[in-house]
Amino acid sequence: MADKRGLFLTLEGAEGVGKSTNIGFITAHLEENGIEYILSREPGGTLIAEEIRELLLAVHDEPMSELSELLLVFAARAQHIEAQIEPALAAGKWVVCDRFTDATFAYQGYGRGLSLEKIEQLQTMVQGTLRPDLTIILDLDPSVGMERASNRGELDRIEQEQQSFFHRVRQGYLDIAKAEPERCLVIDASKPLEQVKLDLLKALKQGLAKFA
Ligand code: T5A
Repeated sequence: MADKRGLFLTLEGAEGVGKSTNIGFITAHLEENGIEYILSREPGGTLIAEEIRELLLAVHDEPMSELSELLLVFAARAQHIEAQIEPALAAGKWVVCDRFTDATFAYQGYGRGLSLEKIEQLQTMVQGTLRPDLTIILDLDPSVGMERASNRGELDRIEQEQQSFFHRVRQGYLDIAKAEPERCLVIDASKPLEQVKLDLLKALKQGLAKFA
């Protein structure tokens, strides 16, 4: 066990906002500052959780029930926390994660319309008191995000949802950011990538200052 627990940083946003592209700027900043970290993603991050991810994102002949989707997301998360996140944090490493439970509130709660109270109960059951220390939310009009995402190839099961679904997801993220301004920083992801990078690094430094 390390003297000081690592920090838990998450990157969030709807489809195609640029999370994968921008997460490298975050890890480069940590490396420049000699901070040990692990990089992970949800759903996924371990062998079993990655298998659950495939199940979640594949297009099946049988429609997936909304409750199955919610429980699978948390099943993958339970595995990820126990096998990766908690051991890294306990060892003093930082954890940088592409999506975490805010995505469940945004997609399954706001997007699908599942009860936010039920999601909170699962959050407590699966995570105990574990919450991200800092969350950066990339915000973008869903039509632009989907265009960016669809340029990359075939759309997965969730990406095939209607535009209205992604508008609700975006609103979900904005509501979360409003409710928790200390933890969540919102970046305008519609700007050119160089500008997004500068804004992100500024937000990161500002957000991390309170942990120094
Ligand atoms: N999910 C996940 C749930 O429903 N519940 C949950 O609890 C969790 C954890 C996961 C899916 O699972 C769902 C949400 C998702 O549907 P994912 O791969 O993590 O899937 O998420 P995606 O949103 O599908 O990730 P993407 O890879 O599509 O989007 P990114 O990473 O946000 O976008 P990125 O970086 O690949 O960029 C997309 C394109 O845009 C360009 C990039 O070069 C790239 O080509 N781009 C820009 N272009 C112009 N200007 C900029 N500023 C740009 N930034 C990026």
